[in-house]
Amino acid sequence: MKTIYNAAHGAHRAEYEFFRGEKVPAFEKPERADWVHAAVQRAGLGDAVPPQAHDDTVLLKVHTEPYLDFLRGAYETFAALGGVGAAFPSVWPIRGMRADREPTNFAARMGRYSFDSGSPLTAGTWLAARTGANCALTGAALLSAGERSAVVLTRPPGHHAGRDFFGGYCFLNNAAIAAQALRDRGCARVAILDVDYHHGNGTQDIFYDRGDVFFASIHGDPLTEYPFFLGHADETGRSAGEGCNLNLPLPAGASVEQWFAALRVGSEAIRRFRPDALVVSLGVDTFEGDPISHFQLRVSDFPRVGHAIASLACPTLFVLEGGYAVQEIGGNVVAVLQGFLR
Ligand code: OKP
Ligand code: ZN
Repeated sequence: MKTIYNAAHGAHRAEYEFFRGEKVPAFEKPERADWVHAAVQRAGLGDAVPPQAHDDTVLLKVHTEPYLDFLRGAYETFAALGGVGAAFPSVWPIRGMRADREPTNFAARMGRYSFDSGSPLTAGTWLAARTGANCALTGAALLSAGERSAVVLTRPPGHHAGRDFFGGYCFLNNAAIAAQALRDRGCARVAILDVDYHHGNGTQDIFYDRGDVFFASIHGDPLTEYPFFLGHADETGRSAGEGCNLNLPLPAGASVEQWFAALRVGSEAIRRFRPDALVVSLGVDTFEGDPISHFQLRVSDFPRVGHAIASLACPTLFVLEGGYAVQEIGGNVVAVLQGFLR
C-alpha cells in the first residue's frame, strides 16, 4: 500500500494541554505518528511516496479564506505580542454574540476561530498542518491515478476542524481536503467513513449541505463524549445534503459487537450511496487501552475493521486521526491496513 508520511509533523509539538483544570502532558504528541510510521515500515506496508506540494485551491473549498489567513499567521502574531509556549483560546462568541465581525484583538480572534481550549497552537502548528494537507492531497492524487488504496500518516489530526474553526487537536481537515480533491479530480460521489472514537464534527460541518459527499461516523455518544455539541443520530444533512450524513453514536463502554453492528449499518449506507472513492478517518482510539476513550476494540479486532472496509470495494484513502499514548496504536493501524489488503 502506498504510504504518504509527513516528515514535518514533529513541527507541531505541545508540552501540555488543559485537562480537568490541570496542565497535563499533551496526549496528541509527535511519538504517535512515529510509532505508526515505524510499525507500517516494519510490516512492509511502507511503499513510501513523498508528499507533493499543492497550492491552496482545494483548501479554500473546505476552509474559509479568513480562517486560513488567521491560522497561517496566528503564532507569529502571538509571539509578537510577547506570547511564549503555546497559544490557547480563552473567549468565544457564544449564542447571542457576534461572530460576523472579526475583532482585531488576537485573543478574540483565537476564540472566533476555535471551539475548545484543548488544542495548543504552537510555533510549528501551521507547518505541520499545511504539510499534512499536502499529504492528503497527494493521497487523493494517487487514487485518481488508479491506486486501489493509500494511507496518509500525519498529525495533528483533522476531523474536528470545520470550515472556519480549529479544535480537538485539529487545524486543517485532512480527510475533508482529500475528499474535496477526489471530487475535483472527477469522482462524482465521495464517501467519508469516520471510525475514530470521537465524532468528526468538523467533517460534518464542512459537508452538511452537500449531496456529493456522504459522511458516516461511529463514535461515543455526544451526550457524554467529546465533542459533545454535535454527532447525534438525528443530524441527517440539510438541503442538498439531506440524507447524506449518518451518525451512529454508541454509549461509552459499548461492546465490540455493538461497534461492529454500527459499522455494518454505516457500510450499508455507504454502499447505497455508490461512491466513486472512500476516505477513512482512521482513528484507533477505539482501542480498549486508549487513555481518553471508552470503546473496547482489541488488537485482534482491527483486521476485521479493515476487512469490512475492503468489502465496500471502493478506491480507499486512509487518513490517520486519533489514537493516544500507547505504542499499540502502530500495530492497530497496521492491523486495519492488513485486514483491508487481505
Ligand atoms: C481528537 B481525536 C482529553 C480531553 C479530550 C479532546 C479530545 C480530542 C480527540 N484531554 N480532549 O478525535 O482523536
Ligand atoms: Zn478521537
